[in-house]
Amino acid sequence: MAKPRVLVTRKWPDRVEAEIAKQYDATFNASDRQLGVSELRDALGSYDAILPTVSDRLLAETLDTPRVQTKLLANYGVGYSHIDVATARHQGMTITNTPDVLSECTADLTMTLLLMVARRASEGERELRSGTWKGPSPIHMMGTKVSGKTLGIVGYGRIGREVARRAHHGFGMDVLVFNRSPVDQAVLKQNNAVQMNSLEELLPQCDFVSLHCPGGASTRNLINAARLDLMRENAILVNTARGSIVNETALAQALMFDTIGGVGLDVYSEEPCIPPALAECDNLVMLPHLGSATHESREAMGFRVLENLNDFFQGKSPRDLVA
Ligand code: 8YV
Repeated sequence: MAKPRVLVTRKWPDRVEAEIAKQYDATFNASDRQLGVSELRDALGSYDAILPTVSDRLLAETLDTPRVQTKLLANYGVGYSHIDVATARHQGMTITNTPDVLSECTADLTMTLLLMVARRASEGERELRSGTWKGPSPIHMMGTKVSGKTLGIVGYGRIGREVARRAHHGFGMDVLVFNRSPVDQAVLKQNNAVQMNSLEELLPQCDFVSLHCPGGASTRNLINAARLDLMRENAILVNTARGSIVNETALAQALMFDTIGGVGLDVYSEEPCIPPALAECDNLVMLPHLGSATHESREAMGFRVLENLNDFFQGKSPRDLVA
């Protein structure tokens, strides 16, 4: 029987690509160029499975094409708001993702950003590199203490819980949680966390707020001007989830007018474009979507996609079935 034809839309770690090449009739993207909508539409007509990632816009206008050959979208990544699930299902496609294997690294990066903003790490490095440092002095570049403070976690899934574990057990932080469904008391207890009924209740109580809910329509602009206003004026916001969750215009205003203390961002609503107003804010630390970017996680994500692919083509229900 002919091997299924699969398209890996971006460059993946070598060890994973080698394994996929052994088992499938695979097309790779050696130059790692982002594919355009028309290329993705063509691919839907000729590949049995497409292995996309967050940079591939598989929205309704892309997926809504006649003559679809693709039966599986095996996403490389846990978030899949770049895929229009309803249209994909309507076109007969199954969707999988890669949870678990990136939770720890994404939580590590969340703490990296939180600490960098609180302790003004980027500002400090900019000062050194520009040769303007005049040596230590008692009031030089004072930041905010992290240990023992209150952290609000929005979205208490796998990554949110890993952040809570680090914050509570590593930094002695008190953890408050907002989650759309009730979280089991036993799960909250692991990090001595307390669930709040609304964002309105959570935001005013926090020194730090970290976002870990999914992207997509249900969370678009969840953190808007009104909710930013509810944050303490020295509080720090961290987003390693999806850019669409925060209204970037309102965020730039809050930073410029010092109505919040600082922000750490790993994700943006129109990646790779950054609103120019944000780039001018000194109390903002920006990273280029690095949450899962370790050799360990990125390989594990690839092998997890391969597992889903194998399940699917062996007629089993894939382990990470999303829809
Ligand atoms: C990306 C991510 O998939 O898992 C997610 O939802 O956003 C990331 O892990 C990764 O950057 C590869 O493009």
